[in-house]
Amino acid sequence: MKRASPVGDRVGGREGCFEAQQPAVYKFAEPRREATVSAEDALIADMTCRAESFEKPIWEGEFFPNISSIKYEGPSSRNPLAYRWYNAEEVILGKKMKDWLRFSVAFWHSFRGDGGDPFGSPTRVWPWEDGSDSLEMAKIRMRANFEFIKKLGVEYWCFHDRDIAPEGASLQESNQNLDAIIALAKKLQEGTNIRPLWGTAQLFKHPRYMHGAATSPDVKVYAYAAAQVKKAMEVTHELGGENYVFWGGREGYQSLLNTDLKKELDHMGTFFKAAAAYKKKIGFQGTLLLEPKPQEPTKHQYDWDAATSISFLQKYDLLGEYKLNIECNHATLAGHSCFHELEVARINGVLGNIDANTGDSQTGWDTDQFLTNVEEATLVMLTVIKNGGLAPGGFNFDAKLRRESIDVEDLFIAHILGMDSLARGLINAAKLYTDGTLSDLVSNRYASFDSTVGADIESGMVDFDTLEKYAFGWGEPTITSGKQGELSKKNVESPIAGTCRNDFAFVYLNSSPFSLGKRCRNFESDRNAGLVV
Ligand code: XUL
Ligand code: CO
Repeated sequence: MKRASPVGDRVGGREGCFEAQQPAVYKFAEPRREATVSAEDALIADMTCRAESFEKPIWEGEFFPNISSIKYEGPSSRNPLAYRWYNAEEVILGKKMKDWLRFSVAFWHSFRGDGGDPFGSPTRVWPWEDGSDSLEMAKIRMRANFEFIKKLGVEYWCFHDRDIAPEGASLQESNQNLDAIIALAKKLQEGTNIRPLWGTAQLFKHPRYMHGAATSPDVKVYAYAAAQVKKAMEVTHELGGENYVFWGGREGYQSLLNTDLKKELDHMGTFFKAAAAYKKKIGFQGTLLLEPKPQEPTKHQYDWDAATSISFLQKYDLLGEYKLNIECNHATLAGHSCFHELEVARINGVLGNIDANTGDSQTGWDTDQFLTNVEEATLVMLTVIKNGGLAPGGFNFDAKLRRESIDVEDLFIAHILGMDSLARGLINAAKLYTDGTLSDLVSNRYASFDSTVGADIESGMVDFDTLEKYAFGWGEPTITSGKQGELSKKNVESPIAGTCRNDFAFVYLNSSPFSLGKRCRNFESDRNAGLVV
């Protein structure tokens, strides 16, 4: 396995953009002052990494030469580079696994992620990286992306305009850079089924967006953001993308004292109206998706959660034009579970896509981890089944390798784990769904509304005077049990999750691994006997 070179060991003795640890200076049009940002932020903004020529030769040949196509080997396989649960062609509830799941690779995490976190420098450099943000380097990365997607055996990828192509000295130059990369991506897609699940514009890294994009107080920034979205939507369409995402990375406030809340929300509504109109103008059939997130980077983001986003869409008459892209780690940051957010989106008819990841209960920020908790995956898949699938949406792995994972092989292993966990969740959820216990429990709880009175109430025909008469006549209601205990028992009986760790079998109960005290080989035979899934 070829190891990614550690940061200090950059190509040809050069330290690439990491040597440019000087504060970067951005010039704004007069009469603005020059703004200085820290070296660390400058790295994040990719603005100092502009070195065009490095001594490293242009990467040729395979990017992952020691890894062949990932195959399904079944649950008993111990091969970390094989699927144990994801069997693309297997039919579950009338649909192939690959059609339930529609997995997508996120370009930014897999090919631009470097292990940097708010407290530390990058920890990994993929072997083909030359340390620059040049157009040539962007082309190499795109080739690596396609080899990865093909070897993983998925059909979708997601991108931001600026993570696939470098920002130029002007908007026109940025557009040209993007065109060059899109032409290459289109060529690489030829003869394959690979398409973008969605594209999006990066409206949060560059300093021009520090006060927001559609919600910036500066009309020039609003226009710049619109132009960037226009172009990003065009290229998504050009590549046959199936959705277009809006994540409001700076659409929020840091202080209400300097913010006109109503104006900013009105501007955002106007922006989204114009985007929907432009979609129609260019004949793009993809779904437009808002991605809720409560905070980070701003302290309050306007698309706080699913309910807030739905009320925004309703207020600005945009329901029907937009759906939601629910991200599990964003759900937990908002104080919800992913299941909650998905159900809120589903019952309102706006569940469009899932950014598949998870957070860490002991870390406070958006850690974007691969979702490997099978109980969480089962609940996610329960909603997806009830929704009849996600198409044209799917599961985008908006998830990154841990800072400590620095081998290219880790990129495969992380995706395989994420895919296997959701596949396993699908199998479990299908069992819970078809076995009917859950739906019977729910319908029994509401059975009293099946009465004539209940039906009249539901259709809005009963006023308070009439209800008072019923209440006087019926007296004190007899309350029945919610059967939550039974639900937990149910989870244990047809375990929502089972796994093998250090050769010992575990089931997950309320997200905590619960040891079965059995060796995996017994666990496997129990699984075959249908005792665990
Ligand atoms: C940020 C996030 C984004 C969006 C796309 O938290 O999730 O990567 O998915 O802009
Ligand atoms: Co996301």
